This record gives sequence, C-alpha cells and structure tokens, in this order.
Amino acid sequence: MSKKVEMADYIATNAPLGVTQGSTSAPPAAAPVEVDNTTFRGIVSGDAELNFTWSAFLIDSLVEVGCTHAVMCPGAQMAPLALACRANPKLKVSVVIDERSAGFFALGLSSVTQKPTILICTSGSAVGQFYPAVMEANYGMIPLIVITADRAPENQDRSSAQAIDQIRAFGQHVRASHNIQLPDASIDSLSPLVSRIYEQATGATPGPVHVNQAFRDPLVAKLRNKRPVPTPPVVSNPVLTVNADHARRLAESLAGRRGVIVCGASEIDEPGFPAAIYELSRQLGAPIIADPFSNLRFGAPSDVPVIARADSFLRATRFTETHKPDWVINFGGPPISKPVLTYLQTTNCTEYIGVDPTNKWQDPILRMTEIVRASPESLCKALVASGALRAAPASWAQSFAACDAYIDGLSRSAFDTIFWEAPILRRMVQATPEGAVFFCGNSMAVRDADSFSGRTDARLRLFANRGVNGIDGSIGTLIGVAAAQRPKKTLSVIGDMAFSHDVGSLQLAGDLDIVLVVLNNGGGAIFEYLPTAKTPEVMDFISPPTLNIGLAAQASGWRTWRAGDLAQFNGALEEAMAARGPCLIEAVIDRKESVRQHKLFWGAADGINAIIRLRGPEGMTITFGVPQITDSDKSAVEFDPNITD
Ligand SMILES: Cc1ncc(C[n+]2csc(CCOP(=O)(O)OP(=O)(O)O)c2C)c(N)n1
Ligand SMILES: [Mg+2]
Repeated sequence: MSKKVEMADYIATNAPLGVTQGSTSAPPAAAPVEVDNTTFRGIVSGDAELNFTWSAFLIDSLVEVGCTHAVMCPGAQMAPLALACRANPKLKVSVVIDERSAGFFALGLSSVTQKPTILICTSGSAVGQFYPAVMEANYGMIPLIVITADRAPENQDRSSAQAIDQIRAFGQHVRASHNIQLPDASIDSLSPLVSRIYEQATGATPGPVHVNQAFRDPLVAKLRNKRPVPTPPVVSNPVLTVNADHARRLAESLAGRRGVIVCGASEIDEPGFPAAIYELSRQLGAPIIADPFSNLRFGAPSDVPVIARADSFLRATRFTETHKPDWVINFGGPPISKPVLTYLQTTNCTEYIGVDPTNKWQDPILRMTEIVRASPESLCKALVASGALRAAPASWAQSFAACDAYIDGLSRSAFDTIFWEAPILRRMVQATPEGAVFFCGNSMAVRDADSFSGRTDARLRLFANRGVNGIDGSIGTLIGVAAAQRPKKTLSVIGDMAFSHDVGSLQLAGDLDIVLVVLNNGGGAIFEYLPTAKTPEVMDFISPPTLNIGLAAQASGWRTWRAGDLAQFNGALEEAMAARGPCLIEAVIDRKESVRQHKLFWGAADGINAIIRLRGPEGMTITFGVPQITDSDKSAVEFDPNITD
C-alpha cells in the first residue's frame, strides 16, 4: 500500500527547481539540484477513513429507506462497503464466495422480502458473475441493488490488477445505472441519490439497479467514523385505479357473457387481490384459470371455480371448440401452459383485456385488445362496485369446474400409485406449510407443478425464476428463499441438470430447514417432448449429468436420501420433513417411463372429448366417474409437442 502523500508534499516534490523566470543575469552559483524527471510516481493516495465514512453513509442511507439484507462477495476493492455493512446492526449480512451463487441467493431473498437486497462485489470479473441473476431480476421484476466496487480512474485501462470497464456493465438489464465517483466532500449528496436508487428498484416495475462505486487506495480504515443519515423523503406510491366511468364501461362489456379470467405469475403482491378476484369471478360466473405462479390455486374458497388443471383438459379439442370465450381478462403475466396459451390464442373474442400496473407488455400471443394499467385488486373492486356485472349462464363455469374435477380425480387414481413426477409434486405442494413459499426449478418441474400441484386449502406461494426461465441459479435462489422465510421450512423441486448447474450453491444452506427433491430423470427430460426428441442427436440435448447428486450434497453438509419407488419416497419425505437442516431427496425416475405416464395423463383429454361427443357441449357439467386408462390406450394418445423452453 502506498504511503499517504499530503498535497503540500506533492507540490514540493514536483515544482520545477533551479530556474528563475525573467532573469537575464546568470543564476547565482548554487549547489547542483537533482531533477526528478519521473514527474509522478503513482503514489497518489486516497483516504481510508473517508472511504469508510462514505460507504457507511451509502449503506446506512439504503437501510434508512428500507433495505434489510445485504449479500457480499469478498474482495479487496469492496472492503469499505463490507466494513460499512457490518457497521450497521439493522442489516442482515451474508457472505457468499461465488458471485454467481450470491446473485441468485440475493434474488431469492428479495422475492420473499419484496425489498431490494443489497448485492456487493469487488472489481473485475466478479461483476460479470452477477449477470445471470441481474437478467432474471430484470425480467422477473425482482428488486435488487447491485453495488460493484471499482478501482480509481487512474487505475483504469493500464493493466492494473482486477480493473475492467464496469460502467453500465449490465447494459439494458437494469432499471438504472449510477457511476459514483470517488468519495469526496460531496458525501451528503449520497442520501437523496439513495432515495432515487431505492425508488428505481422498487417502483411500478421493480427490478435491479446498478451502482458502480470507485475507491482509491488505501481501503481499510483504522478510524471508522460514521456520519448521521438524514431522514429521506417519503415516496408515496398511490395505487393505480381506473375511474368509475371506465370501470362501468368494462363491466358492461363483460356482463352476462361467457368469459374466462386468466391469472399468470405476478410479483406485484396485493394482499386483498385474492378475495377481490374471487368475488369478481362469482359475479361474472367466470372460471379463473389459475397459473401455479398466480398462487390463486391455494387457499381459494370452494364456491369459486378456480381451475388448476387447464393444462390437461384444454388439450381436449372438442372442449375448446365448444367453449370459446366471449371475453378474456388476464391479470399479471401470461400462463405458463402451452395448451392454455393456444386456447387463448384461438379464441375470437372481441375483448381481450390485460390488467397490469407495471410497464411491461405481457402479451406473448399478440391478442390483447386493451391493457389496463391499474392495480389488479382495485380493478376487481371497481368492476364489482360498478353494479353493472351479471353472471354468464351457470353451465359455462360449471363445464370448466367439471373438467377440473375430472382431471383432479384422474390424478388421484392409478397415476398416484406409481413413481413419477405427478405424485411427487402433489405430495410436495401438499406438505408445504401454510403461508410458505415453495420454490420450483425450471424445465419440466414448473410444468409438472402446473399439471399436478392441484389446489390446496393452505395459502401458499409458488415461486420460480420465470423471468428468463433459466435452469441456472436454482439452488442459490432456493436457499435465498429459505433464508428469507426462516423459520418456515422451505420445500422445492428441481431437475437433475438444474442441480448440476448450480451445485456450487449447495454450501450456502448452512442450517436452514430445506427439503429439496431433485428429479433425477437422467438429464434434460424436456427434450423428450420437443422436436429434438425425433433427432438422432437427442442425447446431446438430454445430456445426463455424471455428478453423484447425493455425494455432492453431502459434501456441503446436506442430509440425503435416494428414492427409487413411491414407498421409498414417501418414507424419505416423512423423515426429511421431521428433520432439521438442509435435506435432499434424490428421486430416481425412469425417464422413458415418465414420458409415457405424462402422455397417458394428458391423453385423458380424450375422455373429455368422448363425453362431449356423447352428451353435447354442455356434457361436462355432469359429473362422471374417473375413467380407467389401460395400457392399450396409450397407442391412441398422439403427443403434440406443446411446450417450448
Ligand atoms: C442457463 C440455461 N441453460 C440452458 C437452458 C436450456 N434448457 C432448458 S430446459 C433444459 C434441461 C433441464 O434439465 P433438468 O433440469 O434435468 O430438467 P428436466 O428437463 O429433466 O425436467 C435446458 C438445458 C436454460 N433454460 N437455461
Ligand atoms: Mg432432468
């Protein structure tokens, strides 16, 4: 570390010596002076105490506006920020070695706390490791404040160690990017800037914000003085509402007609929304097609037609042809299920209304005729308050509810007695404690959750990284969720390739109470359902991981079980639910058999087709017994490659 040089010393050592300007006479004889023509020796020095005071003011200001958690990844350059985090007793601080894991861990924390987690790394390639989590936070609308420590300007672009161009390093993937100059006397200006940063991360469209903060050496202060943080301005976020005329016009266009309410994933958490939408559904006589990540499947009153099996029964073409809605109203994101999306895409309805208070344009099927920028809860209430709603004929919602019950019954039949994803997902969702978040990996795990979660009496929240649907960061995100909802037990299901991808995050689990089921189906089973399945190169896509799942987890202190049949799985789940600390159950699934079971299950849609053929379009309002699907039926089930990833 360089010796601190005072400005006076600097001037003295660099002033031109031995020449008197404007003199014609010979200089007086003097002792020869040695000229220092190296001009500058790179010994300019910062102020460690100022670096600390500045960082503490920055971190304390973030805590003052609402941040509760910080995740920091060690490095020399971020030292002032690390010391500042530890100097704030209100902040919960975690240290994570691998920035990639840390990014997802922070994302998991934020998804539960709904507050931006402060995510800190050192300069250099560390910054790039945050990239996947920042992309996910951007598209998944998860608030994050990413602080990257940077080297001083004179260390840039001259082969200084760990110096890269970090300014705007996350490109378009952040709500805003701030490049904060070296600590100086402008310290008080940080407080209003922090208010702005917090609002950018938590505003109408939450997401990541990047703060690049340069420091000049030395970085570790002996004297650690803090500067008190002023009270930040209050930012009021009024709820976006429609006016009464608008609500009446909308209500009249829906009243008495056959419509469907579709609810996709939403990160906008309004506690009053479920009750408000259930009432809207009652008054309109409209089914709610509830994506698993809408969370409306869980804890819904029994008199509301909440549909959890649409992914299965909307494969029945006779049903979809005879049940075209007059209108669609979509709250939040689009549904995950391809058959549901296809059904919606092929409707001819004149009103296809999206309700979304963020500035996202969530219309992948290009169908929306109106986008209402209003809070979902307030819109539901305004429609009800208009007094203009009337219910569609009762048979409309009953048909959907009967299909839902039919598939639900099917899932509890023989399909629940063999070892594949359906019984696993059903048991895991059922075992999740009231009010807890269940974390779901991408690929088939989210789709199996959609197909097989069913409904629960308990209120739950399913969460997945559906922003960009990556199979990366699953374990890190899960552990972040678990840390944020401690002491609740966190349950989760992920694929074996997703496990392999993020094995480094296992070590973050510490003593958290987690039950993670890894669906070991020998690689990316999703590729069995995609056009890749028909190619000779299919194994290049499935690419079974070679990692020993149990050993990898044990190496990070997890308790493990390996289950090859349903009895073993049930036993393992019972033990893991009773245990403390992180537990992993490796569910060894025969991929080919699992594919066969999926196709058989989805083939049940044929049963609905048959009923409608026999009984007419209203046929599904009658309750039927669950059909027995025999092995010979499988040839009749031609699978339509309905999913993409
Ligand atoms: C980071 C990332 N890389 C690649 C993909 C493409 N991808 C989608 S699903 C999948 C396979 C996942 O396998 P696994 O986790 O075992 O789940 P399964 O398909 O067996 O359900 C891959 C590679 C992705 N979504 N994200
Ligand atoms: Mg797999």
